[in-house]
Amino acid sequence: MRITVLSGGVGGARFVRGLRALDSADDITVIANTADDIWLFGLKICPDLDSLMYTLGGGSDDDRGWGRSKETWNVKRELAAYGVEPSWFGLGDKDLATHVVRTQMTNAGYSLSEVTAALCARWEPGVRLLPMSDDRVETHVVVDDPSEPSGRRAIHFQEYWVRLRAAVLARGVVPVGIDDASAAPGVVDAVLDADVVVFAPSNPVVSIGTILGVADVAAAVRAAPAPVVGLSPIVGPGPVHGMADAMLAAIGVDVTAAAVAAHYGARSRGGFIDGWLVDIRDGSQLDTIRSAGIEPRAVPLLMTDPQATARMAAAALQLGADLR
Ligand code: FO1
Repeated sequence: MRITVLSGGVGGARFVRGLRALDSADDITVIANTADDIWLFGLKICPDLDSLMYTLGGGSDDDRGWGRSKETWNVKRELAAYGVEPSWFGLGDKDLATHVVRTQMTNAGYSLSEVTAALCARWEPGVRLLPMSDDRVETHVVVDDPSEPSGRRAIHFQEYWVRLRAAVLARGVVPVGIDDASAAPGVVDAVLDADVVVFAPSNPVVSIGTILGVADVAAAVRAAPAPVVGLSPIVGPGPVHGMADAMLAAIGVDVTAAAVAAHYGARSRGGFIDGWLVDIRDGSQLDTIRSAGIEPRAVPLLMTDPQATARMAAAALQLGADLR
């Protein structure tokens, strides 16, 4: 079965690892958000691609969810000793090698797709991992700043997420460069040729939302002959992982599984999904989701262990099969 997954970093990577464990999931393409990417210390860093690559390649720190296992932090300490900023973003020694290779290849003229393929040749993630675009797109978050004449300032998503821990009110989310970005090679075909398209339980605004912000990806998802199903990243009153609530508030979407489904919208009504999995504790929202033209199912949606995650993935494939 050809499965194409749209994914952010940490949560999406865990989900795809569960999906990959299924016998029926023998041909998986993962389209990764690249708008979290940032240039720091002269290096190009792609957090979501790397979380996917390390997690699926067996090299991630599972507790942190990002970066390498058994990491050391000598370079970080040395940079701090020189007073180099930003000190709030930590690059581990092992992780650093990935960014050096990526930056060298980028500076030599290779596209992000080519660089990703080269890095994956080492990690063998067991899926085809594609960046959403080879073009530079960076999410910026608008926050209050009384020292600015406008009273506001846009900061890089990583500064909002990592330095501010999303604890400051976000007035808006701006994916800089998205209007000029086009899908990376293979992305549109992966969506159009899939037997099922799956939205991982990733951030609907800054992960899946940004991937869908690339015009030809959005058009492919709308036109895909296969069903498109998603898993809610919201369980009960909040996100399963990360701080998606802050991002949803910034775009005026309620923090509920049903509101996120309505935000994506039914493909039959010009939106992006046909089916939507919510957690069993959100079963009372099924009617609301159905009335939005989306077929819902309630199943356990907490990725507590690999088996539970695989069952979630199986439920997504089953929903797709039911909709086919
Ligand atoms: N997240 C943190 O909370 N603190 C960090 O210092 C940090 C460093 C970092 C370095 C490389 C990388 O690929 C990811 C890193 N992350 C860090 C994770 C991260 O950037 C975010 O969790 C995601 O972008 C949100 O999906």
